[in-house]
Amino acid sequence: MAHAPRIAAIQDISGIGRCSMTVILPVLAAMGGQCCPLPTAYLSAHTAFPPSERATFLDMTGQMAGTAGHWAELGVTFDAVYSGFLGSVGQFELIEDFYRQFRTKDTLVLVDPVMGDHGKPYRTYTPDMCRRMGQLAAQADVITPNLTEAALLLGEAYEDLPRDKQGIQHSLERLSMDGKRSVVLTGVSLEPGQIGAGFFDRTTGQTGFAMARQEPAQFPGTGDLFASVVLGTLLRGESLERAARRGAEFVQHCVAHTLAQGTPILEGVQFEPLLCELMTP
Ligand code: PXL
Repeated sequence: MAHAPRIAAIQDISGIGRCSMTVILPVLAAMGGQCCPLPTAYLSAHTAFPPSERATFLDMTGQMAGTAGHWAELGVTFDAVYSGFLGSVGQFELIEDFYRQFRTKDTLVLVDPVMGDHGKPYRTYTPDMCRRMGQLAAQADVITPNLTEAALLLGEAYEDLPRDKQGIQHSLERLSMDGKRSVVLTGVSLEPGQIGAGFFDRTTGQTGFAMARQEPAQFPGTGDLFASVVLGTLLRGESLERAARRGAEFVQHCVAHTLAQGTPILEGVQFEPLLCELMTP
């Protein structure tokens, strides 16, 4: 019996704004994966829509253990466990329980340590949640922080994080926890007009960079788009370097396409017409 790679997607569902689950499901489906959603929260819209306190927020912690229990009874197995935006502090322990129930030596655990952007934590992320995210990320095979999240994981001030090539390589090595986990660090820019990711591949011990043209705008949800392309590429058996390149390239295409359409930034990138790019390896 052959099945498509199956991914447990532990993410929020935001009704408006193209982020987390509403990005991850279509991207991974286009790349040949089957996503099983384990929602952490339902929000009317992502937290970047002002005023953010108008967004409804339904914490779904109460559903998570029962869902995992039913999945275990059904005998379901997962090729990957992919977590991102979490709803509240109790969910960290539930995810660690999920690893104990479902993780095998072949399971790829990707933790996107979603905590903040532009130097600031998201409104719903408390310092305790950020500390617990560090502990969860310590169990991952791959992490995909942005610079804000890297600073939080390293316990450094965002402003003090190095932005030059050597400094970023050093941060990547530190984030790898002595080569224990692979790292793809997003939002890296080494020269004007270029943006992308720095990566550390634990299988080769190498660091490198995957850059694309920098477009003149930043959209919410592109971190989720990037991480899901990375995961989809890894599940096809390709290298971390290739995964980072595909992620950077796809995000750049989606941003350029959306800018050409002129739709509001807060609605996120129009990735839907470009999904066909992901269907072939
Ligand atoms: O893209 C990260 C993300 C996920 N989920 C929610 C968010 C954000 C970023 O703002 O608000 C609800």
